[in-house]
Amino acid sequence: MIRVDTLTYSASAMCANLCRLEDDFRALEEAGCDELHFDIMDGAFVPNITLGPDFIKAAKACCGLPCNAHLMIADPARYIPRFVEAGADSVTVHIEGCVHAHRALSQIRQAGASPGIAINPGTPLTKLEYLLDFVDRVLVMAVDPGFAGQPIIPSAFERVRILRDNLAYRELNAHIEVDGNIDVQNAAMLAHHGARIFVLGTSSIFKKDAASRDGGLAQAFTEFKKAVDTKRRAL
Ligand code: S6P
Ligand code: MG
Repeated sequence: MIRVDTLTYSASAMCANLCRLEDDFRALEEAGCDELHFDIMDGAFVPNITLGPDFIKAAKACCGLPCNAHLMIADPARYIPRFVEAGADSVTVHIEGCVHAHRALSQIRQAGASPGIAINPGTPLTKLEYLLDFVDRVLVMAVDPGFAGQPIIPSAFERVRILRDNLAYRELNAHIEVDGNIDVQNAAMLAHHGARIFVLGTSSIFKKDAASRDGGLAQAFTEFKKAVDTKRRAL
């Protein structure tokens, strides 16, 4: 059998049922999900407004999953302390939103959280060059950020591959994460190109009605994970 190395799955809280977050977080934890992904939007950096630090605080109080804050806000450095105090284990800032990205990443590390840098589909990867030594993860956006349920922008595949080769050449250990339209096929292909962390939203475990079927979210997660492994072995 072909061996496929382990992937990490981060479930998007924004796509969960906001009326029963506690149940959903616990079900995801029991099913073996690796992390919760909190989309933080300010209506300025992106056209939408979503969650804030109190959601992370609540998640930390009701489950043991690590929480990642994906800050889609202008000048995110202003809010790093708030998110780390709320319990975020990792904080990801956008290169496009940072006035001084290196300083923001150092701030995250010094505050005791794991730093990540995110990049939009339209931003050249070369902008990340000077930051790759300082991050634990690089979040490649496969869609323009702001909304769930968008189709993948196909350049994501090549961007992941280029980034993987660059990290390998520089002998860096940062993981590549991808966010946006992570369905079975895209997850398997992106893993093939070098991605290791995937944000799960409406294309996978939060597909319409998936969570309310028998077994609910836990079953949706287990089935998705299995289907991605099967697809990867077939590539
Ligand atoms: C989008 C945001 C994402 C979404 C999630 C949606 O701006 O950063 O994290 O919540 O990825 O997933 P899907 O499968 O609906 O594209
Ligand atoms: Mg996100």
